[in-house]
Amino acid sequence: MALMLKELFCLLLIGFTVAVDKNNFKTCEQSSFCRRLRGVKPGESKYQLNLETLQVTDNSVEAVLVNTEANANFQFTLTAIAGNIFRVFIDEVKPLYPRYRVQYALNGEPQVAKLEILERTSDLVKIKSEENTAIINANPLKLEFYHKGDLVTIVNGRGLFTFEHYRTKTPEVEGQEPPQEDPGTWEENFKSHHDSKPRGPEAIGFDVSFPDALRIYGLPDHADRLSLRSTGPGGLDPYRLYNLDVFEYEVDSTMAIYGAVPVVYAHSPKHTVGVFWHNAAETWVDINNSKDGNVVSSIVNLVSGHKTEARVDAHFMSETGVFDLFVMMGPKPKDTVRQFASLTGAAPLQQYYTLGYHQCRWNYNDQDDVVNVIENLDKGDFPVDFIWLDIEYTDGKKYFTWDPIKFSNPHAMINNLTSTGRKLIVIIDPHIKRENGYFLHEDALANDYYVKTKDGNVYEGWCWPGASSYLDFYNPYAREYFKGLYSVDKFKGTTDDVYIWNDMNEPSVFNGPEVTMPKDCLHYGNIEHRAVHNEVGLAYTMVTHDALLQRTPNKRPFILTRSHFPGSQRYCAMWTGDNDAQWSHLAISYPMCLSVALGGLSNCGADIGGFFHNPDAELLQRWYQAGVWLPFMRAHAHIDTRRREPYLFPEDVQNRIRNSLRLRYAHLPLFYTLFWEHEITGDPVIRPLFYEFPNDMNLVDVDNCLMVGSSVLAHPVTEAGASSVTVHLPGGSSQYWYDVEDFRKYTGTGNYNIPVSLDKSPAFYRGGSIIPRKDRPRRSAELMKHDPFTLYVALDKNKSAQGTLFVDDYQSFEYRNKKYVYINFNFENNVLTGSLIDKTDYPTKEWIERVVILGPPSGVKGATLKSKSLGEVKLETSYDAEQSSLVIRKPGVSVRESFTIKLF
Ligand code: NBV
Repeated sequence: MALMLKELFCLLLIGFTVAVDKNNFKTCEQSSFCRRLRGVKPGESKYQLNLETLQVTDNSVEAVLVNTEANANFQFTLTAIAGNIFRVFIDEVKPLYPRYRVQYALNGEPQVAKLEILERTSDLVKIKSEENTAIINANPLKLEFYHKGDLVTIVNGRGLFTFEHYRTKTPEVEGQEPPQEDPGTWEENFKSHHDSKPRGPEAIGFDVSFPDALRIYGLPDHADRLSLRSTGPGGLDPYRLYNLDVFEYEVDSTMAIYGAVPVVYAHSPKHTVGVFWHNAAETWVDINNSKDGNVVSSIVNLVSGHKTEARVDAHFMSETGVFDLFVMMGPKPKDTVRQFASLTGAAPLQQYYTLGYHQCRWNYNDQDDVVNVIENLDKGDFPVDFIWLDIEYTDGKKYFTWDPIKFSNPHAMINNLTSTGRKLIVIIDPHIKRENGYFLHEDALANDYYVKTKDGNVYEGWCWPGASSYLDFYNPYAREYFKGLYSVDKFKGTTDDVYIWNDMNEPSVFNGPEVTMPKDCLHYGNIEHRAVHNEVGLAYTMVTHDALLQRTPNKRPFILTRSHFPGSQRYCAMWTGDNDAQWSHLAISYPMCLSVALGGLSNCGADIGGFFHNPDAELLQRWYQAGVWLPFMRAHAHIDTRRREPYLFPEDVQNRIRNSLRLRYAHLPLFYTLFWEHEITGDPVIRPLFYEFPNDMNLVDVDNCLMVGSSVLAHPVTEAGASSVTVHLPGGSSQYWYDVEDFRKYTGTGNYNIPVSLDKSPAFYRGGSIIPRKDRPRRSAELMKHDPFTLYVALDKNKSAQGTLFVDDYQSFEYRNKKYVYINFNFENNVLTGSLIDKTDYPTKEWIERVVILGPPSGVKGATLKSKSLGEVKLETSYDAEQSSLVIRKPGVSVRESFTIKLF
């Protein structure tokens, strides 16, 4: 019976459906709390601050907030956070059932900043911190945030703030006295007062407005454009944040999918600000772009001196939790994204090799298949660093086991891979097969590690293995136990160089409501699933991360996650899930990854080729070309699709795929350097154009191209049969751009119609940048690690350029002990200088093989290199036929030392 049911599920999931079944997922109208909160009338706020209770410290102001209608009291706190951030926190004063507070998103407690009171009346308090002021209006509650005198953010300006308070709303708990004494810390309070009784409505809503904002971005994950569209009753459903396994998700949709990052950035050329809603419960966000953010009228207004009418309003609605809002004051996109990173952390530098190409499929049939795939890629000269095993490698979907027939000797298979410098990644999903004799299930039952139903029984759902239960990663004992499972003596067949894919961690439950876990399930400490839903995938990957560190302390872990939440970037890479082999899905991969990158997760990719269905050769090639510029580059396919490894295609297609992979591998030093800088600064590795050119209003809707760091602009072809694409090159007439392939020079004066053959995928180096590359074609990043560099010096109008390079052992944590080389390259007045930025010592063997100057000065006859170890050396130079580039041959200088190369 179990088997039949399982088969049925598979058929339903795989065979029959061709597009998302919207009936499986709620609309706002079908979600009772969304409906209630959408119904709150503007302008009738019943929340007042009692300023008589005001308490001021060095960093915060506190007062009692009163719901005047229900006569309920809340504690209001506004804290100044270092780096131009404010935090507004509101919770019930004496909660009957303490609310859950998100535990894992923040990268530690935010550092507070000094705050001073500028003015205090019976109606308001005006405070100042760093460059900002805030006015707290008491009646009704309204918070206004000013950057250098300009009003940039308003909270509860429309009066939609709501904190549902079950004591006054639910008859069944009426009459119960709230606890008299505060029993201690929030955690103690939470645990001692939580039981499984049903509680009444406890939703929280608020409005936030951004005067003068032209656009608003954020709220990943949605298969939608980068700039958020207007939603509202009668129109689009709100953007929904509820981590879900949505089968065959569709593009241009505000429906929830796998991840939830409740952060928005409101942008205009003058200011970029953001808010981060620190809440893990189901959340819906209505957006209203006034005048639909009409850029043209705003430009006219600005030029004509009229006040721009742009403004964006957002309405956040969450099912439960506390009110915890970070207001990030910018003032530029870069500052705001850094502020978010200062709160939730940045991704630690990943292993160099993980930036290479990943070959995946559901599934490689057996160990011979794996070895053959690599052999064939090698034969075809396709660089690759990782091969992946999906769920079929296991013995009956029991994770931490191997299929005894198909994968009878994983060690031999892995040794075969590692002998050619390749590595393996295996999937470990969170559903545990309920089978007698399966050690994991038996241990979990015996030790009470599973998530419970509301009645306290072990929760049972249905997933790949059939009947399954779910380990509770809020249980510290379960976490500790799970961590141990990854050690090589427990997870037999693996080595300390095998990495992990955590899929289905929303969690996906085939027979659960909306394909997930029921909200009334209980986690450790009687936390209702409802309160933590969007955080559980993060909690899971945190344990995997700890486990890999415990297994192999000096190798940087690699984990791929599907579900994600703020903070996930500290542990994993993510991908955009089960996309489809359609042009629209290729096109949406850029805005999706850009949005996720602004949400803190730079290490994003999309399944190359599209997961479902079979791409034709043109789509597949275009997908590889686009994938070159996304940080995580993996080809993946559904089990029912035709095999599509690159070597299976006709020669011309193979050539194009190979060229794409080589282009990617040439740029690994650039990606790697950017990831190092990301760890230090929080700057995203891929960026939308508006981020790099915040003053240009024409860029606010551009999301069909991206920038890698600040130096490469990639605009792939995302339409069938295209013979040209319109590429927007920004920056004005003094900004130069160089085609990455033929070095043709353009100015940043707007749209260009670039002809594209199937071989061409437009990408440009920005004048003023120096891009470090490794140009010797090889079969893996591992094999390239000692290769020399070629520096591409793309000159700006003043014939100067600048860039950086980071080099270390590419794998361990020794870079944290200063075992690295971080170099600044600078070209001006015909001299290229390399100088170490940090005083470090790392004995790298890497050196500079070539310098290619784009837009070079004319009349150059040669060059002289000077360095401590080489002394003074004459170098040969040569122009290409069109004089669009100048090559300096064999500088031969190590990247460990400072040098100069002077043209003459
Ligand atoms: O494990 C099978 C697949 C996997 O290949 C895919 O990448 C995941 O997103 N998994 C989902 C389960 C079901 C897919 C229909």
